Amino acid sequence: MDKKTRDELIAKADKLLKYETDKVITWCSGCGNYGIQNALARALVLEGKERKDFALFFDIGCSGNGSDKFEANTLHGLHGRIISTAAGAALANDKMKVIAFAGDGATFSEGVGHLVHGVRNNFPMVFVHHNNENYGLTIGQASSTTRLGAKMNGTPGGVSIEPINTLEFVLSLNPTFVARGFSGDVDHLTELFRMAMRHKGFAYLEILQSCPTYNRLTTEDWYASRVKYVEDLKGYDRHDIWAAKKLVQDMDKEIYLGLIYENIEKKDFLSLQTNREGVKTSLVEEVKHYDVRDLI
Ligand SMILES: Cc1ncc(C[n+]2csc(CCOP(=O)(O)OP(=O)(O)O)c2C)c(N)n1
Repeated sequence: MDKKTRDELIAKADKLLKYETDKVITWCSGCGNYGIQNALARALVLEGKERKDFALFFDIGCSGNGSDKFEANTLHGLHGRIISTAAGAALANDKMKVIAFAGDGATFSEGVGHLVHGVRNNFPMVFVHHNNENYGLTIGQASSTTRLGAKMNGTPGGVSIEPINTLEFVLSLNPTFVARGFSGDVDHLTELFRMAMRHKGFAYLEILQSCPTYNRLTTEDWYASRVKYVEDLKGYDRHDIWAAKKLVQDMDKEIYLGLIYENIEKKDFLSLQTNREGVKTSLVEEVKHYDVRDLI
């Protein structure tokens, strides 16, 4: 992309972001959430999405506080429950791209059951896992993705329980789209957002995110010196689930980013509803309109 086109893109994307409002910004300086929202805004612009074309669903947490910084249809839900809320919206209105966001606490503790069934049902939505490896908003407790030995508020002597290998977990559920990005590489993350938006089923996009205030182990530099790109792996077949499972084993030395696994054969939940087979219209077009003004 030449500089002029890139500047135009950034200017358009910036219009979606509303940092200059009276809403207090609760993100710390250097928080990975800024990079993530910039990438999201750019991806939406590049995919030609207008405000009516998408809805954003935010869980509780620092990540969730992105809901009041985006010029769009947004909903801020309950902790750990955003996948079910967003899935309902995605099934009710297939004309809208539904994107949901949650932290590692919400995704792999409070809401892990919703994640399992979101993947298993292959709901037509994008799910973004902000993995800052701690409970950020409640000031830095260890989560189920915090690494062994990390000294956190609440476990100052160091975490003694092994973290969940998140991608291995998701790959065990027979998913249709698994990708991983890094908040410090906005250009690459923008492309991952675009791919996830084009996917028809449940797109799981994990983002390695620095948390400069509470996670002093996995800093921006820690990630930057370890991340590698699947695009650079000669002969890597992203349709091979065993290759994907092998690739995600290493969580410490060579951490791969990119579209790690994709299955385009498996149908999404909505397409599988047999009662709708042969129906030419969509659910949105079949909604009956009632004039309720006289009742109010
Ligand atoms: C059911 C429930 N349990 C706990 C809380 C308290 N709580 C609010 S924010 C938060 C931490 C969120 O951490 P995470 O999901 O990792 O997101 P982050 O803040 O790191 O983005 C917790 C535990 C809550 N609001 N609801």
